[in-house]
Amino acid sequence: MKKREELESAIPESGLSRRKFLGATALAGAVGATGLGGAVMTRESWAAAVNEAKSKYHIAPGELDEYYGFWSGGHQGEVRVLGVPSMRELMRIPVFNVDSASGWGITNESKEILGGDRQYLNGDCHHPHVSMENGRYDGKYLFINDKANTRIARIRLDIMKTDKVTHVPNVQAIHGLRLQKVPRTNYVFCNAEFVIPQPNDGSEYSLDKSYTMFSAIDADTMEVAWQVLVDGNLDNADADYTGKYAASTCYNSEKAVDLAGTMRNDRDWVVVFNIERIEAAVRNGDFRTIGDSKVPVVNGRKGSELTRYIPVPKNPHGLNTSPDGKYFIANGKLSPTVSVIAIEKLDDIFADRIELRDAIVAEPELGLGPLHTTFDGRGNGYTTLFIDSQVCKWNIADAIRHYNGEDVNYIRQKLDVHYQPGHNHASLTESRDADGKWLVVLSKFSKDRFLPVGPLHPENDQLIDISGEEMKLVHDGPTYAEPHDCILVRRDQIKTKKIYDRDDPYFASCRKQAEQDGVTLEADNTVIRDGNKVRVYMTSVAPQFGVTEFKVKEGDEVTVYVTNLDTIEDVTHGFCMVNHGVSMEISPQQTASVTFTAGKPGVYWYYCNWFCHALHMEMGGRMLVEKA
Ligand code: RUQ
Ligand code: CUA
Ligand code: CA
Repeated sequence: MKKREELESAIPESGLSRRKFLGATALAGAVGATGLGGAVMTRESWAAAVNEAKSKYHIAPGELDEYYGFWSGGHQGEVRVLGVPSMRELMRIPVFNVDSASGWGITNESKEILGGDRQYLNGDCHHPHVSMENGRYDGKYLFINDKANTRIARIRLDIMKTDKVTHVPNVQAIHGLRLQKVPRTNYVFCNAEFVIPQPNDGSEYSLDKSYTMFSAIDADTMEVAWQVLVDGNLDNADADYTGKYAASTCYNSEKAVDLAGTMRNDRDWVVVFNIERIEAAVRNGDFRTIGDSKVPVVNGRKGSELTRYIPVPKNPHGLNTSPDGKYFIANGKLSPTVSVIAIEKLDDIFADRIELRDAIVAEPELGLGPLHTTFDGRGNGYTTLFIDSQVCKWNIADAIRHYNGEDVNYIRQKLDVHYQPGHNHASLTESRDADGKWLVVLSKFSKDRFLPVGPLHPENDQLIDISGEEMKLVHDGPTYAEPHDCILVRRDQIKTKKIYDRDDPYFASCRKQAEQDGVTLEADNTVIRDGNKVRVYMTSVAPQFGVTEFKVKEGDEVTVYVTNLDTIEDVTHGFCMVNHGVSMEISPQQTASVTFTAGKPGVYWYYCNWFCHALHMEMGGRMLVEKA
């Protein structure tokens, strides 16, 4: 990460100060702010252009957005759901964080899902991706990585709750994550960024003998299917539209720890994985296991038949597949270029019929600090330029012509963004349905764009209209740390439940325990004592709990099960036990449970903490704790 001053000085000074020019209005893009200077407009035409842009993204009260946007919450650990183009936050889905409102990390259901990693209270999620069927979003699941504690999580999109968390063994820091697109999402591919000794048990410390792996997780079971040991490190990944190949960038082929060391080589590489060959190696038993893990690890180091290492300019970052299925695009970061890899040439590369670099069909120069590329489905790429603080729109076919010696200009437009963009994402861009309507740019710095809120600034998610020839900036949205990436899905591609089904697996273990106790969750209000364990079963109907008083002994392990019998959409109850650190959500027809240790003798009130009724304040009860 560069120092702030370096970043600021990296912003080119134009005659017209950028701040003044853009400070005029957040809608400067509406009148053609290309970063090359605005067109001269009359007051009337300016106003008309502003209104036209506004009408496109303004979603009036009662109207619905066209797209769901899923934003990673970075080191805040959650996933956020936004409506696009309004850019309004609709929901937060806790994943690797603890959430006081929903009780994620507090309830038994969430702890069961978090499994052995429940002791971690933090996460660092970067890459949200939606499951696919034949290259189109099927709207079933969203997957996301946790770099901080080497996990991946799955979110059920019908209820928008995390339902599985897997700790990936043998590696550290899952960063790049992408899904198999074709024939369907059977695998979640994920890259561990840092090299570690194999096994990492204190018997070895040298970097030379450290390696990382590319992992495939079975998307249905969330078990790790196999891992591929590689040379260098792994950054970002993507998969193709045939199901045959996946590719990852490596910026640390040097396996260095110091900054200078990671930049020593002129070229690093894109490593391409041959999925069929890897599966065959696993089937044939051509693998080993490491330490306690049972996961088959195949050797994909240089020289292996399972991989190919295509050299690209040093320290590449993003890796993006074009929606026509033709190209993997590796973004240069330290190089002003992106490398366009023709996927149709990969068969030849694996058959050793052509040289590795022959798979590269263009290497257009776009500007300083290219990080990620996204697509409009009309043959154009949109690449973020971190150092230039711009998005560059360029034409892929023209870039290929230029690479072949033709005198064509492949750059269509450069648009200023504010400031230092990381990911960008166009609507439906990771699927065959890329529709080229909206582009979201996740700018890492907001500087002067919003009211100051102290030394820690929000980031700036910017919305750009890309439906026409020209990109137009139409919206600035401040966000808390730190959306790394987002994905836009058409609203008809996601079907959510309005209320829970009573047989939802999300609370199957509550039902199991109730059955063992001879309790009917939907009807009984009762207390079961089992040694020093106490199970309190209660229903809730706005605005009352089925149990308003129960007795336990100091030090008892108390589990409270609440079944919300309300059937009306939106009537969610809460359960909060005062002075016990206990709080949870119970949505209509849901059962939720929480376990805690009864405190010192005395009276403790519990209350409903989700506003459910005019008499919501009255919805409560008392736990009477007696001396043990
Ligand atoms: S990486 S800013 Cu975590 Cu997606 Cu590129
Ligand atoms: Cu029930 Cu508030
Ligand atoms: Ca390097």
